[in-house]
Amino acid sequence: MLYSVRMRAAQGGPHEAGGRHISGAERIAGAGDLAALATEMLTRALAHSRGRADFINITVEAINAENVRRVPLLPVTTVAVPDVAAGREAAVAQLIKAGVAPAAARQGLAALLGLADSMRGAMLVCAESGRRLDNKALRGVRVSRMDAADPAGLTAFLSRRGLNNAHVREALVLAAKVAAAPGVVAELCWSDDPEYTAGYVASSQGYYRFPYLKPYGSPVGGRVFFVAPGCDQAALIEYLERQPVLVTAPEEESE
Ligand code: WAQ
Ligand code: MG
Ligand code: MG
Ligand code: MG
Repeated sequence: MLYSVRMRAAQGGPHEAGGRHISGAERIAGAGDLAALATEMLTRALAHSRGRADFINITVEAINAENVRRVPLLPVTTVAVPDVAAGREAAVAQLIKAGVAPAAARQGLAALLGLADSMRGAMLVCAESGRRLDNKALRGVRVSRMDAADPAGLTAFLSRRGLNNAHVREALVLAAKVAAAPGVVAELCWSDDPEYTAGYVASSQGYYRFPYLKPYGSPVGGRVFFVAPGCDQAALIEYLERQPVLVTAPEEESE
């Protein structure tokens, strides 16, 4: 039996009562791993660099193993930019290469820069017009029910590239699910953890990391999913929130 395990933590009460988002996590695990996973999530929420949570919700739900989809990990490229300004320029260029209209790419970036504090999920933005499409305000769309198909294999894959940290690991899994979504053209993301300045642009072409997309110390991060005009938004949100996905890493020669 497989279970979806999700955590969300906030400060000043629950998110839905106006609490400030501190941390979230989503995993898929077998019964034998649930206790350790819940402990790990609690520890993360209580010791987060965004502040101490006073509301923590952990949800465990069985998922139907027959309904699980497998999607491939995206190829990873690190683009060595010297600073935040160069990182944002390069990210916009990458969004355009992935098929986002130039003005829409800039509007998506501006939408992230205009946030006063972090959202819990992602904005849906039209890849053609740059208009925000979802009406979910600060909640946004939270992608859930995804994990690595082979956690140890993903660790080995990341270690060989010097990238084995939780931010990269979770972002690669999320980006693989999102890039495989019906109607998603590309994603732009940077972390809301004040000490983590890196972000990425992902699409079916790959995952492009930029070491600087925001200044050190900023607690404002977020995600934009650029979607094709005419995309079925209800079907997209259903897939992002509910479709169980396991992300498979390519098999590699051992070194
Ligand atoms: N679904 C939708 N949006 C999410 C989710 C999710 N499951 N998790 C986080 N977000 C949004 C939300 O607005 C957060 O405020 C924001 O993204 C940042 O989340 O290659 O760590 O978990 O070095 O802080 C990217 C670079 C790290 C990794 C991203 O995001 C690398 C990161 P965080
Ligand atoms: Mg988080
Ligand atoms: Mg995260
Ligand atoms: Mg964070």
